[in-house]
Amino acid sequence: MSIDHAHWAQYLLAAADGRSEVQAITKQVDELGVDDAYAIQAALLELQLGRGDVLAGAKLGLTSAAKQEQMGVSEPVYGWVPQASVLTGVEVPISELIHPRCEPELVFILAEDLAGPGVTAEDALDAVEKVVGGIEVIDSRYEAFSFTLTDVIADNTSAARVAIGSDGVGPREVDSKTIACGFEIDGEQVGSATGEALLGDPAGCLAMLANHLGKHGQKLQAGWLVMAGAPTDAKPLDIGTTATASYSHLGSVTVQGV
Ligand code: 0L1
Ligand code: MG
Repeated sequence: MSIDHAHWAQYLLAAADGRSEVQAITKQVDELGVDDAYAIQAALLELQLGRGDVLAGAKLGLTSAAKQEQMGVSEPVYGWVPQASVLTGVEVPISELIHPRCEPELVFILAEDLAGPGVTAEDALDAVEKVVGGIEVIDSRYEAFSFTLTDVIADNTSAARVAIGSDGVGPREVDSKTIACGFEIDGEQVGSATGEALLGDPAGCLAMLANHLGKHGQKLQAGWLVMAGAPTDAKPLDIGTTATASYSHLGSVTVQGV
């Protein structure tokens, strides 16, 4: 039977609006393929944009071994970053979310459009204005933060909020593979990695996303932010939790659950 993309998009949006976790789609349909999952993701984005939101960028997820092992999913995924999800301060109101987690992110700010197919890591760097540090707050809409690859694609890769650092470096000023990141929760170090943890090269991740979008006739746009993925695993973000990601060359970024 064919998958009703609009129905499942409404289902996920209602879960986010109601701050209530829902059963994974794959537990309710015979088969959910990757194309159907991205079609649900696109329908979900349309609903968000229909409410007056605009796109601030795009994201990759599950680009590090740490994240793939944590979630039991072994392929990268791609999603969207609506402007309403971009934090303007350190505070993250937990009552707006279901069961949020936070993770460090290497983020590219684009100076130029970037369109696949055929984009290489070098092409990708040519389109970058700067590299900044960030923290993504992810919030699966699924029960117990548990899903298959296609469930999480449909759910816009668990995107919920993102904090972007103000310091940055030019794309060739520092090799993003060598940028070191330490992740602290309430002052205790809980993870550390370098950019190389992101499939060997964060710029290669950016190229992968441009090539993925190119297959769907879409492109990354000048001015957008693009999250390359988390080099460490994600940690729960509760009321009172303070999370800080400290990057070599990029300064630090903090979020606090309130
Ligand atoms: O940004 C991410 O890596 C999230 C990808 C989806 C898996 C998850 O919710 O951790
Ligand atoms: Mg992420």
